[in-house]
Amino acid sequence: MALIRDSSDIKVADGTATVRGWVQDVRNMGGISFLTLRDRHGTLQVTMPKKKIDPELFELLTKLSRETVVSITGEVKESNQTALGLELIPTSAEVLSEAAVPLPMGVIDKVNVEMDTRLNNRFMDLRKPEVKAIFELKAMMVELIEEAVRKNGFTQVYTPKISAAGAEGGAELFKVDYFGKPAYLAQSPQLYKQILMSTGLDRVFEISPAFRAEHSNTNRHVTEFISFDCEMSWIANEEEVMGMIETIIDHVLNGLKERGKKQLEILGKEITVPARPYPMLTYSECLKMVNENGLPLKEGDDLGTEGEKIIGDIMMEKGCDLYFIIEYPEEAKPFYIMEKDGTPYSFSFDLDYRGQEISSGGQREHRYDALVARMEKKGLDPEDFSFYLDAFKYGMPPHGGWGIGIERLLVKMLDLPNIREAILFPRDPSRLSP
Ligand code: AMO
Repeated sequence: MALIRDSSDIKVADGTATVRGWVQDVRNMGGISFLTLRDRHGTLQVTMPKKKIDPELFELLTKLSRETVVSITGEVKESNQTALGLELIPTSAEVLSEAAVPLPMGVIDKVNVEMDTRLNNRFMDLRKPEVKAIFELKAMMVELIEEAVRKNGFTQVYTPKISAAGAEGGAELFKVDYFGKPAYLAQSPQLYKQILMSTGLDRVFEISPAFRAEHSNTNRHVTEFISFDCEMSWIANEEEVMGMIETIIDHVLNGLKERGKKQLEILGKEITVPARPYPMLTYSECLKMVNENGLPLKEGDDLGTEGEKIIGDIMMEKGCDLYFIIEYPEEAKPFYIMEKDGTPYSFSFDLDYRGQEISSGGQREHRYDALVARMEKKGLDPEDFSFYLDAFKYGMPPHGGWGIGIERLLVKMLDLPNIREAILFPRDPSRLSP
């Protein structure tokens, strides 16, 4: 007999199998009892006709508490009563770890459990196939990203997560005590990935945690997220960078559609792959759109959650899920972004996905003097950034790049209601555990 299903946990010899997993449920129906055993691949029905089973074994298996971990050996039979088409008639069993009663939350109960309860008991929450599926898809997504960037000549790098200066604004820095000296948790690999452009490592990528001391309790902000950063040299303009993002996201969406079929089915979701090139809207066009829809933003303002949503609704109505917003005012963008000379705008872009920013990037200012001037204009002291600026003094190619929030991408792809659904153990201003 072949394996019951594609699982190394099930071994079949002469029609006999040993299965290990969690007792999801036991139903006693008088003369017959059923035990549903769950492992990472799904569930298996253990069928126990009382008269045909050793009484001690019957007693043991029918009294097991939910979520107890067991190993059961028995005979595999074909069955048209079960989804798997198979059932197991037990001949012996061993309890490997008994689950206490009551459970902190149910795994199969159809009651709505608060997000907080779920996160407090994440080990239990993750036993639900529809929760686990999200993280299997997340892992596939990262694998697909890595495939796409490697194919395009990017080298994987790891930059420091404890640093002397932040890149994305002082208010959002987590300060740490570094042997008596102040240091900060990295908000992004921005400064380091740019330094690397001066080395001849023309194309680099990093997928790593980023920390933001953002005191906002929203469904799209957390204080620790995974940032997928790229930086590429020898670009003529930011549009080359945008083209590369498209190539990568297209590979990810197409790949997940194929490889993630089982998980997408569990979640009841479908992935749509937008046509390329993604539309481009200028910041000024967006401002006009939000103004016409009753949001009184003025030139230079951040589009904000509400503005992004208005634009998202308009774009989705036109069948566009992913679109770039380009030419932001230089004032609204960080010092490292290149100004569009002679205008108040910049060579920057955001990539929005159904009404939410998932990435920002652009062409960088690679000219030393212009970079220092831009820092000063932003009220920063170039002295504090000498480790970064030095790399621009001795030959720095034109370059650009982006940062994508991995969880935001996943949330939008799967239409999840909250970024916390896409993080195993999320961190926000009110959550530091588990
Ligand atoms: P930015 O600050 O826009 O740009 O961040 C890039 C992307 O990271 C994600 N992100 C977050 N996700 C969850 N919670 C947060 N608090 C959070 N903050 C940011 C978003 C966002 O689009 N260095 C630049 C990128 C670059 O120019 O290369 C940067 O960090 O998806």
